[in-house]
Amino acid sequence: MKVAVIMGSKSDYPVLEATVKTLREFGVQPEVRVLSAHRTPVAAAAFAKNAKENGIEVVIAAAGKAAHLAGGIAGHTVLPVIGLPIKSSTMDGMDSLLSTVQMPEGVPVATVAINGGKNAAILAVQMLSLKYAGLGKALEQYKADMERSVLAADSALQKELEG
Ligand code: RP5
Repeated sequence: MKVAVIMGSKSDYPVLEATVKTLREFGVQPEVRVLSAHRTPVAAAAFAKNAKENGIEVVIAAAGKAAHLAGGIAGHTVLPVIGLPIKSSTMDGMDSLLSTVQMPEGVPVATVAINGGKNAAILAVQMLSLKYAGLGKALEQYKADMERSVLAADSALQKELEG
């Protein structure tokens, strides 16, 4: 199981830390790279063209500002590409969101929230779970734990408000 985690700049990495951590928690090995659609277009295209052959199953591509990385990669591969818009400009990430999500027909990028590093990983794991049954079980457990923790927070709040 191999997921590529690509970012347009090393300055995006603080958001990607959650992505890498979450993938590892699910036992998925991330291949982490800095590759820019604008500053290293040839290397980014080569990576995308060879990704499937190199055993990558899903690509997570994060970029900010005029965020063309995910779309550019999607143009070079049939692998599913998850776009992660980074908040790195004066426009609060709206620029990144729109330039990642507004893909032309025929070349989709599954775009998560601005700075949604964790959700990018979970979505990748959900895609992989179609092939790897163990991941499906781990996702069920993850959801059950999340539900339990929210219900516990609800009970605690009720007690606090009563007391
Ligand atoms: C984008 O420009 C990168 O993805 C990053 O979010 C932003 C700023 O990059 P740096 O100038 O910090 O390298 O391409």
